[in-house]
Amino acid sequence: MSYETIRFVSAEAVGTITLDRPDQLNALTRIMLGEIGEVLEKTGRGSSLRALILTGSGRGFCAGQDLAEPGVMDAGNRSEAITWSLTRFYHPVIRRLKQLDVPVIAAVNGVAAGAGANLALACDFVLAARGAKFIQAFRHIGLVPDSGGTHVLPRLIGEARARRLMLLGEPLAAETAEAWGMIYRCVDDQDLMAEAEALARQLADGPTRALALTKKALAASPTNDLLAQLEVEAKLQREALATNDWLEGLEAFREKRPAKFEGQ
Ligand code: LHQ
Repeated sequence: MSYETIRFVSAEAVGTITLDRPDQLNALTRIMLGEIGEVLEKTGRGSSLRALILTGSGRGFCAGQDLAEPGVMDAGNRSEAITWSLTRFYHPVIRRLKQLDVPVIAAVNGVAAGAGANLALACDFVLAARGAKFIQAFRHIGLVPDSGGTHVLPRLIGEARARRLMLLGEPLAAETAEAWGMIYRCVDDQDLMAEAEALARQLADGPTRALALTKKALAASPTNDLLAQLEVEAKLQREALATNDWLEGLEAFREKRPAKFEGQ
């Protein structure tokens, strides 16, 4: 399957989406969001993929909404167009990333600005090149952070730092993002894809169903108290106990060998 604005390849249970509008720093268009959504829709339960990488081509990861895209920023019915664009194109992508049954790694190769930064933060792991930076750029164009940024950022780095990034719109270097716990890890630029692929391999060789259920438990946690979350864990554990990977994990433990998970 070929796409207009992204590239998608898969090998040995790992899929890689590359945002592919390098001249615009991979700024998001409706077509691009639709294409990302299509890949996400096909990934997950029932597909052979067990991990996904999201990266950008050229020197940027993603500069957020394409500010030159006709229709979105037109003067006429601008506010309706933006609302429609968010609900119709952005929200499904963010929702699918969060709910996807396989882990997703954002391999942030360069600047991640506006919705591009929050797209990365919607992934399970953010691995960034040392030269990358994250910018909550919205305030520079008089907009409010969207794509889930105001939900995820305070939880990752605390209110004070989230306010700083969002109200001032300062670029945050990848190294600082790592030190703040905003991202998983920062690596040398030339090592980014090899590191992302090694992490994807580790995840793809894991107990895929249990990992999906773990994502579910974590997603439920912010709105639950401890007692409610204990119930969620017990319910999800019942599902994990019904998988072949649990039987294999237990057998491998008893036989003192590494488990060979099949993702079933
Ligand atoms: C771009 C863009 C871009 C088009 C660089 N669009 N061309 C959702 C729903 C609906 C509406 C509104 O918003 C949203 C959510 C959002 O994402 S709003 C936030 C949108 N993004 C931004 O405000 C970031 C805008 N870009 C920048 O501030 C800078 O380009 C950054 C800091 C990302 C990179 O700066 P530089 O490294 O200095 O690169 P540059 O500015 O020279 O950009 C390189 C080229 O990419 C340039 O084109 P050109 O033809 O002059 O070489 C830019 O025009 C183009 N580009 N971002 N978002």
